[in-house]
Amino acid sequence: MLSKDFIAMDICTSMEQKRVLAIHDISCVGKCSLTVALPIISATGIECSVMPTAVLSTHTGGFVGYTYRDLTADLDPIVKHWETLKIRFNGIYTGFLGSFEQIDIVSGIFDRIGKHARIFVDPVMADNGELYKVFPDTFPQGMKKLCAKADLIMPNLTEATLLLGEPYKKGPYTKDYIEGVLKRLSALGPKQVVLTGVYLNEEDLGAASYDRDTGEINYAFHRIIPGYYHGTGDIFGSVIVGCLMNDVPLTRATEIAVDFTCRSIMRTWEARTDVRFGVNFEAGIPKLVQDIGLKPE
Ligand code: PXL
Repeated sequence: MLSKDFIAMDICTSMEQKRVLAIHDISCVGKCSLTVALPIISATGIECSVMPTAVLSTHTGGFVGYTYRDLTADLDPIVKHWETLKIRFNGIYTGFLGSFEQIDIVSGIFDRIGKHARIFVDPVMADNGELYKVFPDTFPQGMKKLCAKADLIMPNLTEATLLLGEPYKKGPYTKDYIEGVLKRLSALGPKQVVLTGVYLNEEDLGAASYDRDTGEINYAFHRIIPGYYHGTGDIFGSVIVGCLMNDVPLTRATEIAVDFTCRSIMRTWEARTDVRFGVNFEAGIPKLVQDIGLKPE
């Protein structure tokens, strides 16, 4: 082999594409979980491998009669096969998990194939002060254990209070309160926390981020848009993962994620479409790629 080929090989290995494993259900219609994580993470130049935990005909928010095929029994054989291939993941991103058993299996997956991976946990289980009806009251205890193993968690304020065993409070919030919540969440284990559903007044809604190593706390806000939009938590989380895997700092990643999610909601609101089918995030992908600083080839 010529020496210049060696140099080319060297560059290839040092610029190896990063690979993230997204562990979520796949809701065939309705744009959430894997149908959001895959396109967004891929658009940020990161390979997105998937572990589907269940297949649903639609998500559970607003449609009736959806099908649900649980894939819990498939998870261990999938990991066993990957172990024989010695696949390495640079990141693992988990979202909606349907049972304690799935939480335990995913926790084991972190130990088995996640040693070199940055672990992102979105403890999807509640919103607007209430645990989702599909979960037992003890579910937050299971999620808390999973969050303890994460490098970064991204709960909304309802999930945050459930993880902390504190009563849910309605906003507007004070910075003191938000900063206390961020620090108490980080004390559960994760070095970085992104808290969503934060508002300090009635006009603006957004997210707050905390990095325990630097002590830095930052906020990113957008004007409140009326209505409830399914899958936007997964859109937000996928952008955070895509940004951080591209070494975008947490503060900037949070700003980009708030901006991307809000633009997706705005587009959908303006189009007056049936919001059960999810928001139009696809049209925002070119700007996302630009904001992250990725250059076209
Ligand atoms: O976006 C979170 C989510 C994920 N998976 C399923 C859901 C939802 C929200 O409703 O129903 C199946």
